[in-house]
Amino acid sequence: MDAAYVSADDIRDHFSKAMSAMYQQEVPQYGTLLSLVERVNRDVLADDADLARSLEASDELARLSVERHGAIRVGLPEELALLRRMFAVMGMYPVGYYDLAAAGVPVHSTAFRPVDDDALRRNPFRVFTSLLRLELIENAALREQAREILSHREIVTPEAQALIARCEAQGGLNAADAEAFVQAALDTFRWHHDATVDRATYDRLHQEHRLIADVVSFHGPHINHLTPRTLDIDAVQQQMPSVGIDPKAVIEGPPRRCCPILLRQTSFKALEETITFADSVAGHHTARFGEIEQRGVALTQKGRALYDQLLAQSRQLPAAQDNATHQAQLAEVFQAFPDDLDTLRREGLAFFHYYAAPDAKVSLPEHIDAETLEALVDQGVLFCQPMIYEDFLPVSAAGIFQSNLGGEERDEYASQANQAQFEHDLGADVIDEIALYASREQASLDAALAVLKGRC
Ligand code: OOG
Ligand code: NI
Repeated sequence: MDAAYVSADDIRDHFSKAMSAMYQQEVPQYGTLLSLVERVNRDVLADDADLARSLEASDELARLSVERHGAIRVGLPEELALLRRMFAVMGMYPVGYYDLAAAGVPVHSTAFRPVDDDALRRNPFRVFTSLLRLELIENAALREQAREILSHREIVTPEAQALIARCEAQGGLNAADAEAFVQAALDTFRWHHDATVDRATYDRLHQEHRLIADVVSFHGPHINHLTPRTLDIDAVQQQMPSVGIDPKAVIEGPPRRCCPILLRQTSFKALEETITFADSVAGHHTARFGEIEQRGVALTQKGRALYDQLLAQSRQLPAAQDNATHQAQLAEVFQAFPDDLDTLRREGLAFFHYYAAPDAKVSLPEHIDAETLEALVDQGVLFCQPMIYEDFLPVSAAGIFQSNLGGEERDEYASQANQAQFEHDLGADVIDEIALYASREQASLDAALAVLKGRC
């Protein structure tokens, strides 16, 4: 890349910080949550020197304080495709496909995020992006009206569009353009107190599904939450009420474990905000909330299948009303999931980064098979660190959607997942997240072995 251009990583870092500052202004409770998470993270690190060392070794510590994900929802394929181009300026690419229709939410989604090790280390900002599936609106007149309303809005300012096109044409943005881009891009995600529809239309959309009203009635895809990463989600959940935040009833995802896997999440309820409809009538809308997450090791296909199986098993049990009971039930079921790093690795359940031990010298055979690899790890010649899960979980995401949609659940939509349609609308294929972890693991192993070979 031309040295005159700002790196995509710098633009993303700048943008994620600007977005966090904007959201703190818009939703002051988010600022309170950030302080709580920072305090808990500091306490955890002070109490657990081993964890601090391991996070430091795997470059997790430095990014912890900047790490966030956000979520947005768009209404039309063109909007999704335009945002793909906008996120690409910041080195964020669509990873994974999530079908939420199965959980009664009429959207399908991807996560825009950085993909390579260096970019993830620098700032792993992720945006969970959902496309409304208008075809799931049963009432044909309302469906057409929603499409019509959406066709009149422009979610990316002309200035931002021009800068995206410039970046694509020349392969980067200079410092002044990058700064202008960040400011212009922020506008897309701002909250608007004024709805684009009148009261009656809003009510009709709302009656169909609250989420449809949220996507269709406003000028753009306002950021609906930003989520910091904590090292102890149980502690944050427990302490939320003491700082005036009311968490959702249960933590989503796997139970607490010695070796955290995938992702655990909890949120606080959406705020009721005053809005003005297009016919000047005042009203309320709830959309924006706060969330926290704790991330663990990424699972292989085999590990993920075991997770899905155990989660499904736990969901057969009578639903627990409080978090303690829910966690106890989950923990019981998840005893079937190995909980030490060695077993997770040996059984091919989780992904790891490999490193050459400093000063280790061995002569390596031409072909490294699984047995040799084990021996190298046992001898301390190769180190491994868990590779952190960078993605989302559809069942958890559905739980988060439900809780901030007011808890009213609806039955699943009959429709099937439709990744091909989503990719068509996106204008690109989504990256397969498991393949991505596997290739990062292989690359780290290749690099570690190359270091060892270089020493002989
Ligand atoms: C997205 C909900 C999903 C997560 O962390 O799983 C999500 C939304 O409400 O738009 O953010
Ligand atoms: Ni989220």
